[in-house]
Amino acid sequence: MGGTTSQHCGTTVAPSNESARADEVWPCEPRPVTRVALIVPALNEAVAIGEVLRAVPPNTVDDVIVVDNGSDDGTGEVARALGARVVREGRRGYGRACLAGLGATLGYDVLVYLDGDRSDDPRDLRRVLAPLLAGQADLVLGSRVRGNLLPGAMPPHQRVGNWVATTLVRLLYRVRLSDIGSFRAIRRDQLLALGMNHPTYGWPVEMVVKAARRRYRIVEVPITYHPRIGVSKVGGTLRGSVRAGWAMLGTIVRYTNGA
Ligand SMILES: Nc1nc2c(ncn2[C@@H]2O[C@H](COP(=O)(O)OP(=O)(O)OP(=O)(O)O)[C@@H](O)[C@H]2O)c(=O)[nH]1
Ligand SMILES: [Mg+2]
Repeated sequence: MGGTTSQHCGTTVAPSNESARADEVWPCEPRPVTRVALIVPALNEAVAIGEVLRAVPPNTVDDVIVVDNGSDDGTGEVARALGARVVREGRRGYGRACLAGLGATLGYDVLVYLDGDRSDDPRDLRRVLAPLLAGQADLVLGSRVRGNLLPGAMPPHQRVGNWVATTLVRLLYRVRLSDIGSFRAIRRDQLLALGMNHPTYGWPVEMVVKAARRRYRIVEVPITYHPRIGVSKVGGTLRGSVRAGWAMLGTIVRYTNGA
C-alpha cells in the first residue's frame, strides 16, 4: 500500500540531483495528493478473498477496505490477517455493503470498487484508476465486454441482461456503454454528491445513471473478468439473476424522472 506520494512543504530535503542544495526547503505550495481507497464488498468469500487481496499490486492504493456483509465463513478474519481494514455491515445487500465502505473512507479522494469473489482482477487497478487520476474522467467503469471475458465468467443470461441494461441507459440517458459491472473508480466527493441509496443490486447502475444525469465524464476501460471462485450467489442462479435484473432495470427507469 502507500500509493501516490507528496512532497512535504516546509521540510528540509536531501538533494535529489546535482543542482539542488542540501539545505533546500520546499516551498509551501499546495500540492495535490490523491489518496485512493479500495473497497471490496464481500459476503462469504473466504475461499476467494485471500487471492483478491494478494493480487492488489503494490503502491496502487493507500487503503484496502473489505466490507464484510455478515459473513459466517470467516471472510473478515481472512481479510484482516492479510492486512485489510475490515468494516462490518450486518444488513445484507450489495448496495448496503458499498455504502458502508464509502462511510469508512473519510480522508480519501478516490474510491475504487471491485468484487471479492476474484471475478474482477485487481491487476487491472492501475488501468481503472488511470483516467481518473489523469483528470480525464469523473467515473471510470471497467468493461468486461470490451476486455477479456474468460470462458465461463459470465453466463449467457447475464450477457443478455447486460445488453438490455446498457441499451436502456443509452436510450434514456444518452450514454453509450458496453457493460455495467462492479469494478469502477470515482472521486469520493462526486460519489457523495450522487446521494447513493440502492440497498442491493441496483447500486452499480444507480451510480451510472445518476452520474449521467449530472453530466459526469464516464469512461470505460477494458478489464479481465474471471469465473468467480466459490459458489455463485447471483449470476449463476435463476432467482439471483431475476432479482438482480429487476433491481437494475427498475433503477434505470426510476431516475429518468429525476427521482
Ligand atoms: N450477492 C451478494 N453479494 C454481496 C452482498 N454483500 C456483499 N456482496 C459481495 O458483492 C460482490 C458481488 O456479489 P456476487 O455474489 O459476486 O454477485 P455477482 O457477481 O453478480 O454473481 P455471482 O458471482 O454469480 O454470485 C461479491 O464480492 C459479494 O461477496 C450481498 O448481500 N449479496
Ligand atoms: Mg461475482
